[in-house]
Amino acid sequence: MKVAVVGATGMVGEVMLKVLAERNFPITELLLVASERSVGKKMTYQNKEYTVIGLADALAAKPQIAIFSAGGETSTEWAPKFAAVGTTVIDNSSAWRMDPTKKLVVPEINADQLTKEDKIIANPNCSTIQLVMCLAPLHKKYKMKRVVISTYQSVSGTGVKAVQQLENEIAGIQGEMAYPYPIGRNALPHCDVFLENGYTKEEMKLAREPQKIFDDRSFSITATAVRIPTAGGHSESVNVEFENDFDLTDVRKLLSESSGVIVQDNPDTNTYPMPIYAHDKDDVFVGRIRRDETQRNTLNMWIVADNLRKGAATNAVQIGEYLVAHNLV
Ligand code: A2P
Ligand code: 11C
Repeated sequence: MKVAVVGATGMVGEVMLKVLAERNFPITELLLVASERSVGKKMTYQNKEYTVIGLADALAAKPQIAIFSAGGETSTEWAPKFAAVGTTVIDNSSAWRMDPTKKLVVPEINADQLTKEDKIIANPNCSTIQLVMCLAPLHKKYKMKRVVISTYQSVSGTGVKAVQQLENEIAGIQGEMAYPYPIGRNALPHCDVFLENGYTKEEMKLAREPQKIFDDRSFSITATAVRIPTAGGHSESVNVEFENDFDLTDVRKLLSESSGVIVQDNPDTNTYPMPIYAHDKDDVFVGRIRRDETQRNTLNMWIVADNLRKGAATNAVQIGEYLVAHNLV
């Protein structure tokens, strides 16, 4: 496969290259693409040196697959141009996710909807991916009615500037601020921009994307997204009300048997998922599984994943793997 990684010099791009190499993605030619600022820069992939190129040169090379992680504006402008020359774009930005003509894919859940005609495929938001990975097997059996979620999101979700802000604060250095307030020793109930309805864009992604992924609008999700001073890994406190009553042992079994989900749940041994231990892992971790004693058919759980891995790079690469395995590119 001739593969382009657009945004190769960025935080997700770096993990993307790591994941492609680890999973031995069948690459015959690799194009590393970034902004004009980085053109000519040297990068290494599997011990081979590559020179970063611009979008126009990458487009002229007509790759079979282009994985975009260079922000919404770049995707909005360039993904259709790549699609027009026959490239299948896997887009990690929010640009195409809610476009009814584009599929929003988590391979374990809905990759079977993909066809050769899908030339722009959207990768969901990081906090959505880890949520739906755990909701999917439970929804199938017990049918969700309503989900209430609060997130505890790491600074890596915002990008390099935010990671730098946290590091500067820890080192006591005055520097550029990615957030309107200090993030060290703080919690900001503010991820992405505020919308007219008083929610943030991140909260609305959590409310809307799962309905599209499950192709089901019969359940509702309400979210509060919070930024906390963790370097990597998003955590989520999730309360799910089902139509039908469930059995806790069965819930644990369904989650344990789900591909890509690992149950870490034993109060006797203080076993529960934590972001530092999810770092660099492709799996989604779930624990603190318990019945909500205040309401019928309702479950509480705690979900953690590396937001740059399953939340971004790994999911995108898995979509690519599915396309290759099913001859869709
Ligand atoms: P560059 O490094 O040249 O700025 P991050 O999310 O970590 O900020 O990374 C964003 C990625 O998207 C980087 O690789 C960045 O390249 C790339 N990028 C940003 N703007 C553009 C653009 N207009 N065209 C191509 N790549 C872009
Ligand atoms: C965050 N979820 O942690 C964001 C990062 O829509 O792809 C990814 C933004 C997106 O703030």
